[in-house]
Amino acid sequence: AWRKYSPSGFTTKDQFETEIVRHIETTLARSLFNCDELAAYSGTALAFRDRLIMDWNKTQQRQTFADQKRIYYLSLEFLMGRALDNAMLNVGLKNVAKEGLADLGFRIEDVINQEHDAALGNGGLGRLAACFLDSMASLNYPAWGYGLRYRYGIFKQEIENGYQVEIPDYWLDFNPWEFARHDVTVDVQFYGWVNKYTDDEGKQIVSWQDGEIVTAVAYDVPVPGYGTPTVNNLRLWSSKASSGEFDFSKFNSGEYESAVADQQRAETISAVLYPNDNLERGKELRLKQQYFWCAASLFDIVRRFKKTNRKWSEFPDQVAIQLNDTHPTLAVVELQRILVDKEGLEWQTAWDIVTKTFSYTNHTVLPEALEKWSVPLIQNLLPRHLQIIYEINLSFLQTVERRFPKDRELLGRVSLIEESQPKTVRMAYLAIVGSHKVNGVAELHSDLIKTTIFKDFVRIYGPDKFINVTNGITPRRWLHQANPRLSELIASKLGSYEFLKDLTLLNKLEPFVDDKEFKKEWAEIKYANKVRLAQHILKTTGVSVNPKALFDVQVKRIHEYKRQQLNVFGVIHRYLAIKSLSSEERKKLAPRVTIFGGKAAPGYWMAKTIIHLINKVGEVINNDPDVGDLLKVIFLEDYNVSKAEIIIPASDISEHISTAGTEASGTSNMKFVLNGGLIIGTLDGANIEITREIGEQNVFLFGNLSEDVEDLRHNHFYGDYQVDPELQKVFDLIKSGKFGDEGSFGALIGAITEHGDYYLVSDDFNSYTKTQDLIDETFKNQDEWVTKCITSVARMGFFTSDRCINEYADTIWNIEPLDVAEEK
Ligand code: DL6
Repeated sequence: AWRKYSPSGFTTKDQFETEIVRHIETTLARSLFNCDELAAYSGTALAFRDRLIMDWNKTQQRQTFADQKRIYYLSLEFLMGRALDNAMLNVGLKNVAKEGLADLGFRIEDVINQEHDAALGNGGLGRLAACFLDSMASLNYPAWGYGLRYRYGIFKQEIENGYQVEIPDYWLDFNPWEFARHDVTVDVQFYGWVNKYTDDEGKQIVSWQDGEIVTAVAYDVPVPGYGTPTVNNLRLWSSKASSGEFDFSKFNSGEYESAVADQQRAETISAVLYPNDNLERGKELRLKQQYFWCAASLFDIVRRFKKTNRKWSEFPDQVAIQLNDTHPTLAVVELQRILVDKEGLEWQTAWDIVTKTFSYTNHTVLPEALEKWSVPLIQNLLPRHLQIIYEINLSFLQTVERRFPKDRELLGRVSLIEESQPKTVRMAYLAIVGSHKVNGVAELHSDLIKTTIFKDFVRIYGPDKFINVTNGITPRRWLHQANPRLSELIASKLGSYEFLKDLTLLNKLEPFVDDKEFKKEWAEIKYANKVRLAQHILKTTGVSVNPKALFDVQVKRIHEYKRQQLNVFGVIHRYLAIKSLSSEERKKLAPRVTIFGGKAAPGYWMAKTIIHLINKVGEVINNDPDVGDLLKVIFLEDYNVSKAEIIIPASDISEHISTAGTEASGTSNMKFVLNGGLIIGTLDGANIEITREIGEQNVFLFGNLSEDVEDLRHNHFYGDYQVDPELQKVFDLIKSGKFGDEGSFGALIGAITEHGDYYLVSDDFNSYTKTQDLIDETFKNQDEWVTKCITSVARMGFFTSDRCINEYADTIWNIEPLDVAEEK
């Protein structure tokens, strides 16, 4: 009924126009006569936001009344991208907005492009969290996300003379998608000391005293589900000084700088996202961020639970908390502290509640990414938490000792404290001990964690605690939004858009693989997407590429384990091959555009060198008239979610070529295949399951297997190691100075020729280039190529994040969706 009275419950074009005009003229105080695209975006966003707010309030009320168990997803990263397009599609009113905006003289695409990406994440881990929010809302789960409201998200990347330059990303100048909740605040304590004493009644009291207080202020972001009234909440915390103001007495006595210093120090906590992907640096500010966010979120969750007046023993029946990687592990310790120190529960009673509440997802086996915090650092910042960690460790090790009395070494290996200099807390171990389930993110990865980094824990807890939930992606953003024409074509064949809610319905596409008209339309859509990308490339790099060429894409964070260096060495190899061919032979070649995109962590020098090499190689090849359209090399600046939405639908082949056993899952592999692109990949992460689902004949696999990696590495040092001769020719060309100052690339080559080739670039080079040749041959037969693409899309149903969230809900969280039937 509220829709009848609410001006924002618009459903028609005219109502939408009334809303947008109202917002432009009143909320934004702009005249319609000088309304530019930014004002049109702002008005549209506000109109849609109003719609979401009503459903959001209803959802929160519904969840409170239903009083069911909720899932709280704790993630230090949420890589949301843009919100407007997503909101329009999820509420099913994009066409209404399109027509309304056209009446006002705007193209909807231009309006959408005004929005700044919400880039509060580094890569796969943060984007996975965003896909999960979309699925949890679309499936009507009572779910909350908790994160940090960074003032600066991941940096903006510019390329200058081939080098990456980082520019701060201030994204909050106009953000209609958040609501400051100045009434929802939590005081978070740091530093200080612990006072233990016995009170008059003989009770042991532990009190964490003094120190510094920083206030967390809640900012709420609505998360709309697709085709449902559910709008869930993402709560992001912002830090400010506890008084909220600077010290006037200091100011008056002339101490201007120190008067504002406290305020600035407090605000620094949520100022900036750490830009490292798969790498931990152990900085105090990062630890402060983690605790600040965990403490505020836990306080909020406990406050909500306490309103229900239930017994503490029922906490795990009402609350599930998922730790997205180890970043939120302090939440385990914080809940134990609240229950024991504040609520007066017995240690073991509290610990049972804690372990039933938490579960932990591991996202990497790379040793450099596994968090370890220095004991002295924790001691100083969180003295009470360190005591609790030691107590948890003591009781855990006692249990282990009882079960494995003769195995002294085991105790040292699994201790939460590493006896290093200084001592460190092994956060992954703490997360395991504090959780009832631990999951990896693809089958191979989940097997690997059980047999390598967490092997001892499988012995201790038994295998049932360790499970696999293969990652997924939301088809709403990654098909319907990014590739609307393909989505429409699929819907026309399947009879509805139901596949966006049940992706397995895609399998009904398979019979159309012989339908000539359908294949033609399919190919036309891919071509149109490539034309769009070619325009973007021309506009941003000045290089003109032929949309008929094979578009070969590798977009992801730049990392040695992801092996962009293998790709660029392959490009040089191709260049050498082209140069050696006669003009007749060249006519038989399939022209290719190799496209790279991705950010390097600012302190990761080797990754920056790879970016530099790609750009230098591009400069030479793109300007070599002898090569012409046969090969172009593009580095797209500032890869982010909204660029991914243009790039992914335009790819013919994409590269997922990590050293086997290093990429936990990968999710862009799923996005590319779902958009009708094929992949070249190693038997790593989710590539393996993608291959199983879509068929080996539809994937270009190459390279060594994960079980052989260790022996190969060993052999590099102790065997007869020779660099692949074709790769050596590539190195010779680089060293000749062809791509500029050869000295710049010495370390990149040296890592392979002299320092053990840890990522097996040389071992996999031959197999890689041969597979690239096979791709060229296959692409020449367009009919066969399109058949592979359609068949693959038809078999991608498994990789929706809806399946993934249902698995988490059933096997880990034990939560049910909310019934919204009468609301529809
Ligand atoms: O699970 C999401 C994503 C995987 O798809 C990638 O394979 C994996 O590299 C990434 N892991 C991280 C770990 N970083 N930390 N901490 O980003 O997770």
